[in-house]
Amino acid sequence: MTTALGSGLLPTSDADPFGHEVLENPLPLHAELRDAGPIVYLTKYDVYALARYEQVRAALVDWQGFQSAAGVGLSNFRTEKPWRTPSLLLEADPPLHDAPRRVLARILGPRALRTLRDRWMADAERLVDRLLSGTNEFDAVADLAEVFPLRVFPDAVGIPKEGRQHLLPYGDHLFNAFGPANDLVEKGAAGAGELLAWAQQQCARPLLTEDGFGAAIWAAADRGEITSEQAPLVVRSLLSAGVDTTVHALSAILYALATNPAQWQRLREHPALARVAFDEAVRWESPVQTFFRTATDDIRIGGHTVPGGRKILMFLAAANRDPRRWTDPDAFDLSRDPSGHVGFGMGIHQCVGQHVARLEAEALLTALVRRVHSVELTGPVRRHHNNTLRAWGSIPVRVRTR
Ligand code: OVV
Repeated sequence: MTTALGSGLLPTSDADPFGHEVLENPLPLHAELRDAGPIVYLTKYDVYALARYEQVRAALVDWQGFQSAAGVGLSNFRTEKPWRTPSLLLEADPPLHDAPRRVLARILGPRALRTLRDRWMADAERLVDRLLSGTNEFDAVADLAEVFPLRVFPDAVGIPKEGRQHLLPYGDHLFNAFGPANDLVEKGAAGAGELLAWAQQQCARPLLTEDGFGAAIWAAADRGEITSEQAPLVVRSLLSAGVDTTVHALSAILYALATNPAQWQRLREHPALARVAFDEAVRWESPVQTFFRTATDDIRIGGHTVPGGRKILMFLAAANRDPRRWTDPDAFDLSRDPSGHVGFGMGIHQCVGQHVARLEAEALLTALVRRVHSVELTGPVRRHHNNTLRAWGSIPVRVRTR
């Protein structure tokens, strides 16, 4: 599948990173692309790919050379009309990117989240208590990973209760839409307009509660830190990036712990490892598998030139398991230091919501290890395929509570 046409020539691959076979298990392709060279040409989509840690990280931090404003999906905004108004965070470069980023970084920063911490810890305890009072067998996706973020995050943003069932389908389509127009995009296309319209309606000031992230964004507009035209788009970024990602990260942690009992015991003995467990799960699973950049101008990578305007696919997931960077990369191991992983990206676009996600995971894991002695799978697990997200559809588990 991958051929290096002699040394010095650009390695190529005919693989489809967005095909169902790869989405079911992307690890073999990731290894193949890493081993093919520092940069590989993907014939199916006429794009370049980076799968090694060194090159992925270098592209992420070089925002001048690798622009985001032409879109971070396959579609090139230089020549194609975006399906939604581009994000001021994700799909913008400095200077446009900077003020929205500054505003969100403060609103979602560790200091600002301190007031949420006790509430979310208590919410997680209640959720776990209620779940375990009914049964010791449940689906870790539908009954836990999807429930907790949907319980706490929309409230924290401050959107109305009504319509929240649209959040996951909106995110699922959005993340599919970063990939090619394949069957996954096709299946969401009919509902996409309505989902997007719904998401955008939730960002209007009168609909938002007075104490949430949404209201704080509008308050920043009042102070002139962003414009009032920008405010609803910044709120939209929270609804776009903050739900599916955390659900799939929590699913990944629960699967990792269910299949690595020694790591569960370690976490039980040291609940302060919850935050390490979260980052190790983000490294191990990479809930966001890939994003594209666009070469601003001709750029040299690994001895090859990518012409300006061309798309470059960064395999965050492959970088996060690159043996050139990580010892025993496929092991989910709470004794390693996962910092430096690129699961949240790196540089000026690095996930601005990561402290929120980490707090959600910490709250849920802390509540779980307090009650649960062991977790095991009880039946076949099922993946959920998405062009960008690594996701579980179902993780049936049994827990022992004494
Ligand atoms: C990181 C991310 C993913 C999806 C959407 C957005 C950001 C956004 O800003 O809309």
